[in-house]
Amino acid sequence: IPTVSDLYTSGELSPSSSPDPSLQPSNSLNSKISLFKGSITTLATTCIVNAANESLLGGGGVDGAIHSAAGPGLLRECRPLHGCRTGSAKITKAHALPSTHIIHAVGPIYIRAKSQRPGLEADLLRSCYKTCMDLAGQKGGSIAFSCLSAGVYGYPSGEAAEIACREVRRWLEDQEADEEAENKVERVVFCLFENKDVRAYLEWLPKIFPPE
Ligand code: AR6
Repeated sequence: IPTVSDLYTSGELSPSSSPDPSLQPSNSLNSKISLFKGSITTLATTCIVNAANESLLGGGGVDGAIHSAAGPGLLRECRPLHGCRTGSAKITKAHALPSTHIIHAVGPIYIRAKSQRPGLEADLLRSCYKTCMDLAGQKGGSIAFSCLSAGVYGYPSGEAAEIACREVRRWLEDQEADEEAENKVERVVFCLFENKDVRAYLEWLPKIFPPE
């Protein structure tokens, strides 16, 4: 899977005309980020991230695809977890999937969170990405994210992509600064399934991960 650095070299990713001036270009960050278009159920990363709901008992969208490909052992492992709060995540084994672990993250329902308090939707989505990176950091290796909340939960793709890119960059910078970090996240894959999300990431990745 090509990294952001590879995508700049091949010309598949173009530098942004309006990069964030507060963010420094970094090749070490760009070579840790990848884009993949297709089903997350095919990826053999250490962790894959499921867009779950608070019950953790399965559903439609990527959650349905993951449960049906992982097999019934996944639901058996999820039942005793007793659900998960919005903005957080819990980890299981990957069962019949090619990855090793599944991180089940519960993203916000966009309209509901925003109507509770403007900005709550972004806080909750950011908290999902942070919790997933923390859990993946305990395992080391690689993590592939689905576009949390960007399906039936109604989060606009562009806003969701900006939050995902910013939070992952912030987390990786913290990891680089922490010399004592034991298990490291070496690779982050943004797994995109729909063209609206592809367009959003082609816009936001060059702003948050500019070329050197
Ligand atoms: N691989 C990768 N991404 C996928 C796949 C796949 N196989 N299938 C869909 N997507 P959604 P949400 C993308 O609706 O908005 C479920 O019923 C899709 O294009 O799956 O967080 C849960 O049980 C979209 O960009 O999750 C919850 O009840 C992204 O996955 C609720 O939906 C997320 O869309 C969660 O809603």
